[in-house]
Amino acid sequence: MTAQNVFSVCPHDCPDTCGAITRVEDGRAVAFTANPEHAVTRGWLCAKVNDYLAHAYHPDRLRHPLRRTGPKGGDPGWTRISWEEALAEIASRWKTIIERHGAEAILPYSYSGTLGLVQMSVCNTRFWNRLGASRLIRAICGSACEFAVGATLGGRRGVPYHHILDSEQLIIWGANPVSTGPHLMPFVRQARRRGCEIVVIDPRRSRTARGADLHIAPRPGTDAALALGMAKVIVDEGLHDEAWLETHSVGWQQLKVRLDEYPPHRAADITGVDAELIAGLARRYATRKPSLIKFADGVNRNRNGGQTVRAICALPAITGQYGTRGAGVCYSTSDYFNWDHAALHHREDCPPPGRKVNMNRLGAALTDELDDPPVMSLYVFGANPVASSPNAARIVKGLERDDLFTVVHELFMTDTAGYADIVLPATSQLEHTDLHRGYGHTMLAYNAAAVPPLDECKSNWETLGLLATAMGFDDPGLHQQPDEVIDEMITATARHAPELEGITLERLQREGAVSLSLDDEVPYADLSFGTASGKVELYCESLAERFGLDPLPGWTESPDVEPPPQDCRPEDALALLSPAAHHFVSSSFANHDELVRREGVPSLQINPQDAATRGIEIGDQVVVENRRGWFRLKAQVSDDVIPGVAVTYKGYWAKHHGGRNVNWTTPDTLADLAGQSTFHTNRVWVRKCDGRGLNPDLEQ
Ligand SMILES: Nc1nc2c(c(=O)[nH]1)N[C@H]1C(S)=C(S)[C@@H](COP(=O)(O)OP(=O)(O)OC[C@H]3O[C@@H](n4cnc5c(=O)[nH]c(N)nc54)[C@H](O)[C@@H]3O)O[C@H]1N2
Ligand SMILES: Nc1nc2c(c(=O)[nH]1)N[C@H]1C(S)=C(S)[C@@H](COP(=O)(O)OP(=O)(O)OC[C@H]3O[C@@H](n4cnc5c(=O)[nH]c(N)nc54)[C@H](O)[C@@H]3O)O[C@H]1N2
Ligand SMILES: [Mo]
Repeated sequence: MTAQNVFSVCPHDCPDTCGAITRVEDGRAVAFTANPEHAVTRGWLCAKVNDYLAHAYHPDRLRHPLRRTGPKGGDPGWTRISWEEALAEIASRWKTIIERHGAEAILPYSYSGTLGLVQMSVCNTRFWNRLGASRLIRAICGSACEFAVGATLGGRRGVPYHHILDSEQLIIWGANPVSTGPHLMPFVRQARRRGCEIVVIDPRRSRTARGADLHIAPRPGTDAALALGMAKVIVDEGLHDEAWLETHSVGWQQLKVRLDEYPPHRAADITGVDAELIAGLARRYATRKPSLIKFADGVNRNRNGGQTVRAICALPAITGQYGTRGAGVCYSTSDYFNWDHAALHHREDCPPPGRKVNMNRLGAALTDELDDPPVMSLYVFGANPVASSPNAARIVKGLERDDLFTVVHELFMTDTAGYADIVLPATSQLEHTDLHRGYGHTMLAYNAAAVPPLDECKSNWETLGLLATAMGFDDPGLHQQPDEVIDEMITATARHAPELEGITLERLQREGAVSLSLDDEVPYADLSFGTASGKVELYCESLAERFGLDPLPGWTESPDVEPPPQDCRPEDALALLSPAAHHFVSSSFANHDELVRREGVPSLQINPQDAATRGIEIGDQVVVENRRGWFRLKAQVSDDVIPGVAVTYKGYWAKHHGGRNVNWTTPDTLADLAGQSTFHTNRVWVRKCDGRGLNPDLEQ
């Protein structure tokens, strides 16, 4: 028997990006365990990837290329074809499309299936640049957050998890790390044992809120008013740091005037949070220093997302805390260094960059929003838009077009793959090579291909290389081995990023997980910020110029734009949030029987008051609807949600639950900043199912 241990990395969309070790015996992975040497993983894996081998060896894995034989959608019927046939057909269809419509008629659609440098970042760029395809604006997740943090602080240099041990107060604001980034939690619990106050701000009592000292539940999308209300109290009571603001920020005087619009009673009216509670929180935030704010992308997925994050980022400046250990904001660490742009894109010999298409508008792009040229081919990899992107009914309408040539590269026959003309089988993380960096920490980790690909599965990078050959592109940058890609990226990036000093491909292969060269740095310790002014930009001119956004943080009423459906009254609407499920990552893992069993049937959490007025009881089947669409859920009546708000989790596969999920109701309207998605600005009407509408899937 041959046996060896191989360095692996969890590739899923989570700030923790865990290091793992795969045990391989006779060419088969027999164990996938946490890497005890990884400074954040620290020897344990989460509920989702603990049994990663069940994912890699799932009986439903796609193993061969398939061509559709029946009408699009559902399970149309498939015939097995060879890779040669598949590649030849794709290339010939694309060549015809390019001749008639130009390469912009081809749209790649990819997102978070894997977050690897090779299998995601480089696959998102080089081949599509060479083709001149439409460019996807990847704004489904956190783009408003990213832009807001960039505009205010000049980049994402989040506080490392272990610095929380120095905080006296931690506000977890619109984030649910118990589910969505669980390796933060041991640090939070340790800090709490030491006396750090833990506050959670979330319209619902999340798993994280249950373990907090204080849970504050504002109405969704009103957090900017809450933050500015806190700021007003801090300033009125002289708890702010005037000298710090004068020296290290831009626009303090203007912001001070703006704060007059947010006395606690008005902040209370807007947010639904008691004025005294706001004032008390503000006082403790300003006096229990160092105080830290942890937020994640959940708080930006509404129409006020950008301004919300701007308002939150103002608080550490107002209290003079950026650059202090254990204070500031803990969001993402993605800007500690940036991959070399030229090496990533390889733009030499490419046609001019294609037009930009916002991924949140996929349904519109495929139906009526684009005609010059229309989208004639869609190539989906590492994404499941029918289950995970907003306004799914519109996406499905687009995917049903007979003249749209759709290719889906996947591990599984997802809701999206059911609409493909050609399905290509993808490798799992155990079968390909990649390099990963966490966005919650500052480790780099190498994922070695542990086992050969299952049957005819191929990685994203290998597939795009074969498509490049089929299209006649022989550029060396499209035909490197994964290790060559990694080596080139590190070498090119290290020239301008001292954080990569001493880090090489060989070292990563030898050690698995390696820390960036940062000396346990406190973010912004030198009080120089990456903004144009070098200061914290409370007032940000460029936001106004680029996005037409108010240059100061503020709150505006930004409701769902769709009017109520027929026979529904505006006053009966509920705000439907669809946050992360504990046992899935978006729709990934939501086809695992055991994880679905543990998560439970798709359900709707609704406040007892709202349930009573609708005659709904625990266990009832309910229809949730608006003008975009409808779906069915099982009612859970609970004061975990405030009146007027309802909650269901994202990620369930439509085809396993009556053909629809929450995204049949979510909007494809964009947020105030950076084309951000607005899943949480979702107004719905809820009623009990009558006998005809019952869904047997919900009766477990
Ligand atoms: N288990 C699990 N982990 C995941 C994922 C998953 O699907 N499942 N998804 C991954 C991905 S793609 C991402 S982007 C991250 C997201 O990580 P998080 O942002 O932590 O997760 P979410 O559940 O999207 O949102 C966090 C919380 O924001 C709350 N929220 C919604 N609207 C508002 C609001 O207006 N104000 C306030 N204060 N709170 C609000 C929700 O109720 C939710 O509890 O998690 C990643 N990790
Ligand atoms: N209602 C609602 N919907 C949401 C959100 C919300 O808050 N509410 N959050 C949104 C957020 S934050 C995000 S990030 C998006 C995520 O949306 P997506 O990026 O579409 O994520 P998934 O639905 O998990 O689909 C990823 C797919 O990639 C496949 N995959 C995995 N590895 C590979 C690989 O190596 N190669 C290929 N070719 N395929 C692979 C997986 O099998 C899976 O089907 O969802 C969004 N959807
Ligand atoms: Mo995300």
